[in-house]
Amino acid sequence: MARSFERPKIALIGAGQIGGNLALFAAQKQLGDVVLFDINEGTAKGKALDLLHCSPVQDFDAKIIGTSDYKDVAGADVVIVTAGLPRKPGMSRDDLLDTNVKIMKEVATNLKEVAPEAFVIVVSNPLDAMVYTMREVTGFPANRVVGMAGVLDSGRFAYFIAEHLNVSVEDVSCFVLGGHGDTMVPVIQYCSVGGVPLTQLMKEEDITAIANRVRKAGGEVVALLKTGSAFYSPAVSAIAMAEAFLRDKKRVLPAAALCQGEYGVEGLYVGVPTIIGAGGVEKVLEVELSDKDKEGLKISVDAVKGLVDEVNKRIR
Ligand code: A3D
Repeated sequence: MARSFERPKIALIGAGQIGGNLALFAAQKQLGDVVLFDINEGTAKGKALDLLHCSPVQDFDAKIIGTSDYKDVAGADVVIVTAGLPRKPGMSRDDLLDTNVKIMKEVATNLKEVAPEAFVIVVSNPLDAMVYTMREVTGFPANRVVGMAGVLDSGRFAYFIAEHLNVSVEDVSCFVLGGHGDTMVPVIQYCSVGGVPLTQLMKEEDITAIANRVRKAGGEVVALLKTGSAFYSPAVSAIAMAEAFLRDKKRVLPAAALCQGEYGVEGLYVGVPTIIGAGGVEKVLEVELSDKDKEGLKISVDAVKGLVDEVNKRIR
């Protein structure tokens, strides 16, 4: 008798620039069947159909549907949320709060009903405040609600280091802590290239210049695109987190996780190193920091706290 086997169900809320690419990468990696949800039904259905037409060329077996009906999201194993406005030149991520908190509240209210067991990855900005909103409104356990920013910010950091040293990106290991804003903290102390501390390979002023560029890298892309923000790199980053969960990889990934005392932070989502596996965010790793990074993290956490105070006024 044939063994019954169901593919995992991956729901993508928001079928815009990031959402469409999430669907493509999820299908290419054969992570499961994909539901592309958007309030704009035509966008969701059109992208789903276009992606299905890729399947014979790319050899992936996945069902992909487009919808604006939450019934189709029912029972999703993973939900990745990109619904909301992106930045335009001159805007900070925080300028999106007013509009996006309303969208996040609506999305969370629906997810609570239809996908109560899902692992939810939030991508919409301002990231730390939006993932906080998702968790407050759904009441899901903290290990099942996480924000994607650290994988992307650390990827940008690793890329700039590899480019500067003219080495493979594969050999660079680094991470970024704190909120997903201009106050994020690229942690130099734990950066290494092929196991060698970065400080032995690069001058201090070059490291500082790269750290500053990392903080502003999202804005650099926005200024070039003019019509929106980065989308390929946020999509691959969220897919890495979804894959870690679905395949129980227990990857060590920086992510916006609910801190419950770690790094002296209580009840806020901020970027920290985590272990992601079948249990969702299985652990927040607390590592020793230099006094300078502790100070930087405090400034970043205070910025997140300011945004969360604004969220609380709007969701209660
Ligand atoms: P975009 O291409 O505009 O897609 C957003 C989609 O959300 C659109 O198709 C909308 O129709 C849809 N939408 C709006 N309201 C709703 C709703 N209530 N329910 C369902 N769908 C809705 O934007 P994008 O994909 O470029 O970016 C999406 C979000 O990700 C924005 O908030 C960006 O700021 C954010 N973003 C985050 C990062 C991080 O690293 C955290 C990076 C880049 C972008």
